[in-house]
Amino acid sequence: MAISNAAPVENVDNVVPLEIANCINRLTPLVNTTDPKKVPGLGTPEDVYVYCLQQFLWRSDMVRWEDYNITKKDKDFVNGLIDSNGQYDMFASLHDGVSNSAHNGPNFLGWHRVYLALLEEAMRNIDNTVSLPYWDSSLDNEMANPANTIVFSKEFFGNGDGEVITGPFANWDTHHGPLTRNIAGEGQLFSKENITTVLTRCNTAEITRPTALQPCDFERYHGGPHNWVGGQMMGLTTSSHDPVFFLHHAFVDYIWEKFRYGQLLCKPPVDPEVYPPADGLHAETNPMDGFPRYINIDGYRNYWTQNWYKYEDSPRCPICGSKYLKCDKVKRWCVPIERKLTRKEGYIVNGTFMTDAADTAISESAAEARAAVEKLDIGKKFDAPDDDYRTQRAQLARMAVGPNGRSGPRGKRTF
Ligand SMILES: [Cu+2]
Repeated sequence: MAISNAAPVENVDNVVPLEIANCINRLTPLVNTTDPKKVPGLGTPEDVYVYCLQQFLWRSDMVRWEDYNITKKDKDFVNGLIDSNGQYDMFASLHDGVSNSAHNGPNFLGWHRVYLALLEEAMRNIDNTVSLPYWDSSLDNEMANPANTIVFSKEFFGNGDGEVITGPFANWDTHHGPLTRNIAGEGQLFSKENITTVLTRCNTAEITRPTALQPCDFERYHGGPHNWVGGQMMGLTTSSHDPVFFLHHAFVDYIWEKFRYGQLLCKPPVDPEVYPPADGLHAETNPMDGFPRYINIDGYRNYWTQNWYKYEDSPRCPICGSKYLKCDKVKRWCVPIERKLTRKEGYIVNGTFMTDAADTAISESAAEARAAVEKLDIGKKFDAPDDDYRTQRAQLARMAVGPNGRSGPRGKRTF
């Protein structure tokens, strides 16, 4: 993935296709004016950016589903977005503007599938040996303290406490402030139980909003890891600026693919291409927001996983297949190893360095991460299940109330 730390609105001529650069150059000077040529609703240069991107993203040869392919010109365009400075930001910004049409309804699944496929395609144009990996956060969830997982280290996603200063995305500047996280601040990762609950259903309408059965609301479960990562990842209109977004959504898509496969085994079998009933922006024939050459139901076509990509199964005991995973013999799950923790990430009890999930909220690193996230303007957060008891917010709430329901100093740890 390209590293983007340039302010994208400057020098657009160098980094985007000419027609988009022209659009941006034409509309940006009008932002703070009453010029009749100003497009209503474009209040900031960033609005202009997203608007122009959306106008031209698919303005090329017709994409016809009978061809079962995306035209070369479209591919070249998306590829062009990624492979130089600022272009990841542009691709990410596309998600900022679709909070209503790509969330809170059945298009959630299809829209994100198309979005991921296009990012992967763009990455492959730079290096055709790469695939977009998924982050199975249900593995981390099985750790005693998921906040200690190796995936938030320089080997993988970079640090999870405050501004990201290690790993491949170190020191990224996003459209929404410096890339920042506070892992295990609130929310919850995917759990094995939640995934199983979703996979027991046969009709997509039972797992998508607004018709989802209460314990099977897949979109709601997906909000848990967004909020758990914290920082930009918590915001509906900021999350895609953290590259972890794509790895989390690839896992959401992987679960959906398992669900689709399961539909064929239902009695009677259910066609995975059936789109749940929905109106307005989520209606099956509504043009896909940001990708107006597609309609929403196109995201549900078998085409994507028949012709574009397949998923490798998540690792299972006894062979976890990575030096970063170990098989937990009791739970019989592959569980990530812990990263090497710094002094700031733990706390001292009777002279012993501790990093378990009981009190990490009081560590120096967690306090700093909370302060760093506070500085961001992330807007509306994801709807998500209740906080994991191991999150900082849950810990702090227990500390405030105290062990016997009284407020006061911390009591004896109960886990
Ligand atoms: Cu999401």
